[in-house]
Formats: sequence, C-alpha cells, structure tokens
Amino acid sequence: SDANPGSSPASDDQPHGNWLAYAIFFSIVAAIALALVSPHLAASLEIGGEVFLRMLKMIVVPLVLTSVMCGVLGMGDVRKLGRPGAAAIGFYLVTTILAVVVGLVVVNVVQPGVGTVDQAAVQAMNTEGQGSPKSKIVDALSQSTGLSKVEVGGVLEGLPQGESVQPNIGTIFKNLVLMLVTDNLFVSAAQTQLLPIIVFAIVFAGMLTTMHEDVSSITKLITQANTALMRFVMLLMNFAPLGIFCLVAARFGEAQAEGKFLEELSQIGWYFGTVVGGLAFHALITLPAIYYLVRRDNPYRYILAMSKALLTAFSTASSSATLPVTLECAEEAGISKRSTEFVIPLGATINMDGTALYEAAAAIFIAQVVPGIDLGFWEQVIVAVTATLAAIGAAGIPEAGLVTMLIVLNAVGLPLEYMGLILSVDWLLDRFRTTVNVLGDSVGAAVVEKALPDRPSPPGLAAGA
Ligand code: DAS
Repeated sequence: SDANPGSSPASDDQPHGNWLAYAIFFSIVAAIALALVSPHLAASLEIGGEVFLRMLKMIVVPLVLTSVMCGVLGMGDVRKLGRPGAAAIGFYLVTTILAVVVGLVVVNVVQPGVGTVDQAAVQAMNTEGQGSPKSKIVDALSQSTGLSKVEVGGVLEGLPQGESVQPNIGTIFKNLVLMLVTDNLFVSAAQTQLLPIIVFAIVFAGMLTTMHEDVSSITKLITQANTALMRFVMLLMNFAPLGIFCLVAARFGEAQAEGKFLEELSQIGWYFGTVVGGLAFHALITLPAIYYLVRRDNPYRYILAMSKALLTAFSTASSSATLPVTLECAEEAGISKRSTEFVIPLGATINMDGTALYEAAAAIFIAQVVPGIDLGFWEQVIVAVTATLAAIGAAGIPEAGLVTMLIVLNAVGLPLEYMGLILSVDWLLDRFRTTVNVLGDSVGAAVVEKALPDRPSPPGLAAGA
C-alpha cells in the first residue's frame, strides 16, 4: 500500500502472516465443538471472551478519531474529499439497496414463512392478555442486545404510530440526520456513537488542511497516535485465537446449555437458510462483481486477505468491535491508508449490507407467517426503503439489526410480537450478517481507493513525517 503521507507508514510493523487467520478459524471450530460436547464448560469461558471483546472496543473510539483525521489529512486538502466522499456514499447506498433487493427476492422465491412454521407457535406469539406485546419485545431485545429498555423503547417510541401502513419515512430520515450531530462529543464517545465522532473528525481535520500556518505539530500528534493505536491492535490480535475461542465457546455453550436452540432452529430452519443464502449471494456474487468492475483484479483473493476481520466479525457479532481488525487487514492487503482510514470507520457505522438484507427478508417472512397478511408490491417497496434506512441507523453492536427491524415491521403494519419467532436464533444469524457488513466495508475501501485524488502534498506533514 502507499504509505500514507498523512501518517508515518506502519510498514515497519510486521503484519501477521496467514497463520493468524488459520488459528482464528480453527479456534472457532474448536469452540463450537467444545460447546456441543460440554456446554457448561464452554459457557464458563465467558470471562476470556469478554476481556478480548472489551480490549477491542476500548480502542475503537480513539482509533476512529485518529484514523478518520489521518484519512482527511492524507487527502491534503479537505476540498479534495468531495470525490472519494461521494464515491463512498454512492458505494454504500448502491450495495445496501442491492442487498435489500437480494433479500426480497430470496424470501419471495423460497417463501420460508408459508406452511413451514407450526401455527401453534405462531398463535403463542399472539401475546394478547399476557402483558403488552411491546413490553415483551422490549424486554427480549434489551436482554439480547444489552441495550437498556429505554434505548430499545426509544426505537419503538420513535416509531411513527397510528397509520402504520403509511410509514413516516420522513420521521425515520429525520432521526437519521439527527444521528449525525451530537450536542456532547464526550457523551457520544462514552456511548460509542461513532457517527457524530466521524463528522467531528472530518470537520476538525478539514480545518487543519485549510490553515496556512504550520500545523505539523498537531498533525504529527494525530498521525503518531494513530500509528501507536494500530500497533496496539496488532499486539491484541496475537491473542485473538484465544479470545475468540472463549467468545464463541461461551455464546454457543450458553445456547446449547439452554437446550432449546437446535429445536427452535429446526422450527424456522427455512427462514434461517433463506437469509444465510441471501447473505452468501451478496458476499460472494454482488460485492465481488462490484470489486472486479472497479479494480479488474481477483476479488476472492482480497476476501481471503480480509479473513481475519471476517472471522472476528463472526465471533464478535459487532462491526464496531471488529473495526480495528478491518483497518489492519485492509492495509495489510495493500489498500491505501488514505482510503481505509476514511471509508472503513464510516462504513462500519452506516454501511450495513447484511443487516439491510436481513431486515427486508425477515419482515417478509413474518408477513408470510402471520395469517391474513399479504404484502403487495408497494408494501414490499416500503419494506425495502425502510430496511435501507433502518440498516443505516443500526449501530455496529450485537443484534442492533433486530432492534431497528422494529421500524420496518411498523412501517408496513406488521404486529411486533411476531418478532418472538425469530428472536431465539438471531444471536447466530447476527454473526452472518455482521460478517457481510464488514466485507461490504472492506470492498468499499478497495473501490473508493480508485476515486482518491492524486497523492497530495499535505500542509506541514512533509516536514513532520
Ligand atoms: N451486529 C450488527 C453489526 O455489528 C449487525 C446487526 O445487528 O444486524 O454489524
């Protein structure tokens, strides 16, 4: 990769060989095997996984701040951000919409909700008389995502009420716009709300590039902090096989120990298979096709180069937690830091192809299951639009897509309580869609690299490099 003049090249850091990708893969396989053989022993490893996950998350905010600033500084002049910025946003929108279309096509072709789900289970979801369905859903989502009931309830309360078949796309869009700006950067950082941090980083670094006086001291501080943080990630990744082994063993062990996971998975196996099939199509056909169209080289070799990040995404079910690894892998794969530092943090926050595909497919699945509901073409278009917007609004944390799917269901008047049908397997499906989300961000960095301006001569950086 071209050493980004915006930061001292990390090339003196020896990148991990492929051994690490193999070690992580086999640690996942071993963890699942342990969970099947001894679920309680596997579940007891939770602390090891939690430590590794927290170390990754601890780095995310400072890394996003310094990476995005380096990405902007690397452009040399914030005004040059226009073309790669437009290319990134355009890539995000095109791939997310294509993902939604794939989701709608597979669920309408396979029809997993028609005649495959035990109607008794469906009736059991109809929780009239057992407390309001919404409170049940809020409790279940709060428990599975770790978000507070207030936060989950906020998504629900923020939903357009009443005329649900006519969705307030405007309300959803307004909420998305408000997500871009914060009134307290430190609160956003504390809550890992990356979008306002990215906006701040772009504007702040942009101002530095327009200043005439020598800014090399602060730009050097930013670039060296970024390099130190990337070294931190590489150090942490040496422990990834152990951390990921504990993380996966604990979660799969917990599911196995509950004893009903496989039974519930068989109940909605067609749904699970349909969504995973759609995700596989997007990951192995759509994204590689776009990669090849722009770069004219082998997309699958690049996907293999990203395997450490993809396996980490599968293990953590969090795009945000995987972000440090995604950055490291993309740079190791030879993508310019000027692209990865700008495109990957932004993509990890708003570019969620896997989530969008899932939300569209899951909403139509529920419509197929619930007796008496038949979504016509225009309702499915509404699902497509709200799934795209909801995915943009989803955070890069476990099962965020499940929470924002409330928006999609509400938009077409689908009863929320039927989410209970898909809740039990969502922790596993989340891993697949998070992997696709991270792959989408990685391909985005490779595609946007082609839209970068010629190498800049950043103000004061040459002196400070
Ligand atoms: N787990 C989310 C992520 O980190 C995706 C989702 O919940 O849909 O990308």
